[in-house]
Amino acid sequence: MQRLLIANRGEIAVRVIRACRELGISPVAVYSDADRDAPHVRLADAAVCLGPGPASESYLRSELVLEAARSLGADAVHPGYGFLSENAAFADACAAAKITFVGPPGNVIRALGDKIGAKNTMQAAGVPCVPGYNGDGQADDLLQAEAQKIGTPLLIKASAGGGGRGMRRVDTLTDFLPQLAEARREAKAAFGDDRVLLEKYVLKPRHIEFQIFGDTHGNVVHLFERECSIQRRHQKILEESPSPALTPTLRAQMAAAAVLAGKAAGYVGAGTVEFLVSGDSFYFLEVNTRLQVEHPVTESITGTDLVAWQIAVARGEPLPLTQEQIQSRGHCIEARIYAEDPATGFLPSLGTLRRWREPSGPGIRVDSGYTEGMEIPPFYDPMLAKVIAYGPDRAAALARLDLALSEFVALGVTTNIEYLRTILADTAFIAGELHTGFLPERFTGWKPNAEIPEEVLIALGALSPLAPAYPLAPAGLGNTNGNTNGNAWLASDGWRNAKSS
Ligand code: MV4
Repeated sequence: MQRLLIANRGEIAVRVIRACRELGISPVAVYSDADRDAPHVRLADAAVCLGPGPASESYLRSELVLEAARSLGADAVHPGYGFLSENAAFADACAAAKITFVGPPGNVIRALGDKIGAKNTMQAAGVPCVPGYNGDGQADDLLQAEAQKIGTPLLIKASAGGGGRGMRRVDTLTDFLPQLAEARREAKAAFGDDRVLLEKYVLKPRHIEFQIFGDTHGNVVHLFERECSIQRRHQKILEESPSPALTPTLRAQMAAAAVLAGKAAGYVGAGTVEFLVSGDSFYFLEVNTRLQVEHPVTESITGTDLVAWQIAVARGEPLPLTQEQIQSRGHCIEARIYAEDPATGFLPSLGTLRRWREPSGPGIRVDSGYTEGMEIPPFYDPMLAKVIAYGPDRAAALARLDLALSEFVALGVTTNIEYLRTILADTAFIAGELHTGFLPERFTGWKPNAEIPEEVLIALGALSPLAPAYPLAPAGLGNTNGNTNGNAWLASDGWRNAKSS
């Protein structure tokens, strides 16, 4: 592998470019009209414009991506996550063009993307699954009879869905047939496949996933779990490892099930096995056949570089470490910074990043794809950056994350930074009492402490080139600077960085 094309944008494109540099591989990029000035374009050795801003006219055009690979002389493509990363036809097209796809083979992506087939494979291998119906028969009366056997509440899931798309909950059996009709209509429209499976609804589950890795020599290992229960509408915002919920026994059982799942699927490359956890029971959900947004959490606790691992596997090398050599050390938590407004139902907040200062310090890593002055394009996921905090234990990692978030300066758009800090201060969160209903249950109707209109900020000189780079020190022991609640913008004396003495 000499030259690798990154078929993505934002922080993951930058992340892959850095791995290429370390490995002596030439990174090349693609971009849309909206991303001309993006860091991933500048950091790459060469770049090709795919087309207009909308992803359907640029990053999702697989034939244009392959043409870019050819014209730039790339012998490999890394898809990142989202876009073409779980597109089996794209993986096949790369293979047909003799370009290495950094990801699992097309047939593995296809088999795991079919949730009915995947669940059958896992059950046959002995991986624990949620009780339900995942047969090929799809007649109304058959499904209704199965629904009766399962009982309520139950979930109708689209076989071609995943990640929370194409699910419908049924609480009373009289609703079953109308809900089935709706589920099928949605699945047909979204995926062109109206097959469904039925599952008992697991109440208040935790969402815990295991990182797995396979190579072309038949090895499959796991790199421990990530607790991802803090999400809203299937969008994760905090991820950590180890999970505060797992006992060593449960962790070992789930790790073994994750490796079993990988072996049953003939897995190659980076994958994530998702589980629901309820009490001492765990159930297989699905395998995501890509590197995930939250991979830095796993990198921190295991001391690995998962993009380098992906490239090693794509080159046909064996996995860099054996299972026995992979150890989990300390605690890591990641927060996703989104350009969205938690006070208005998380509407995306568009605009220009007028001031942007990323935090740093011991145990802090920031992965971002934006720089000061950039306009946030309306076409893509509104995630701006990830702040990843590592410490010897959970309390230390949480404290470091909060400190880093308090230093983060992002002006010009509304972000979820204050919202994240309130979650970190929540007693149930601190106690590790997490489940997938945590945010809707405890944080619906959340309002920021104080809103500072941009005119006020400008009057305070916060956007002037002469303004200090950092917000005020947070309120705390010995702090006499008059700040409240760590909110630098509440200070009436403008910007100051050092406490008064
Ligand atoms: C479930 C479930 C409860 N019972 N399946 C959502 C994402 C997709 N991968 C599967 N999901 C769920 N499947 C059964 N049988 C609850 C969810 C679910 C969920 C799962 C993970 C993280 C957040 C979630 C939020 C709501 C529902």
